[in-house]
Amino acid sequence: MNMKPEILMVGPMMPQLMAALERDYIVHRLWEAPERDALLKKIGSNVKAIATNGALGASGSLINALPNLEIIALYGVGVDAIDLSLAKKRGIPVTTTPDVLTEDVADMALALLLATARRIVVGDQYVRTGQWARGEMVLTRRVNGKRVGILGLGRVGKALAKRLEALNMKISYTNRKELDVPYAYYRDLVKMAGDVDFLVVTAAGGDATRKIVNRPVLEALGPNGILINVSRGSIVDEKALIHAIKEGNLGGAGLDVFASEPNVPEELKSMPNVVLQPHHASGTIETRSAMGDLVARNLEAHFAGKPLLTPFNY
Ligand code: 8YV
Repeated sequence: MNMKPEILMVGPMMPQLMAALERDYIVHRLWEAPERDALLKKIGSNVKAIATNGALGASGSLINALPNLEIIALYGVGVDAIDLSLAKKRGIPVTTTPDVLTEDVADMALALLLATARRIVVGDQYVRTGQWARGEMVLTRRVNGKRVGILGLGRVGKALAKRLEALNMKISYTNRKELDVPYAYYRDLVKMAGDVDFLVVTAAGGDATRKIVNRPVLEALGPNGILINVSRGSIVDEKALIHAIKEGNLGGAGLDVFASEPNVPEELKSMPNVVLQPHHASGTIETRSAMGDLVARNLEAHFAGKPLLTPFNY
């Protein structure tokens, strides 16, 4: 008898991907389980693969609950929520979905930058609620020609920089190492924040970047400065961010990611100089289809004993 391999899906994915996986595998939906531990106890030893997303990842306790786990397929690129050292120790390969989401995430960073500086959401409300009839809305801030600092010049950071070049912006960046690019390199994040109008976070999450956008960085960015984050909420000290905006020490923020998703502090929701998105930078039909396709093809390759398409090098 040819049994379908069993997969643990940690969070929801595109319906088309879930349907495709359900044709080829027995899929257990962890997020729908009323008793997570009970489900893991029942099916844990049958599970050969985890399919998960960037925010939920695969914790050490989850991996430990699956003694016969063979592969972790991530529907995303950020591996910070996966216990990589445990995966490595157990020889479990991890696959991600690189490249296919780069351009859309860069688009979202640009959209948030423009939306926050130009108060697009405030303007939209201004029209919808009829305030326009009573007078002109507040003036906003120019984006083109201004100075922008990119924190983490990886694939997304570089794709964003190309877009910002078209806006004649003066681009600088911080990165683990200096790169061969025509942008100004800063070793020190506080120094760069002090020299720019906009700071955009496109670095990877994880211990090395935890809360590196802290109070001194936000204060250096200053009362007219704007922070954009399309990477991971863990990189920004969210309390310091709220404090800085409240006190007028920071001009505003455009955020796609948060410290404890899907929970967003009420204070952020009430700020007119903040634009919020539900971790949706890669959330286009085109990109999510390509990401889903990579998840499915990596799993297929694994169970067919073929080389993985996009293994993460840990
Ligand atoms: C996705 C992400 O939104 O790539 C990542 O690491 O966080 C995002 O692209 C997520 O994985 C899908 O839920």
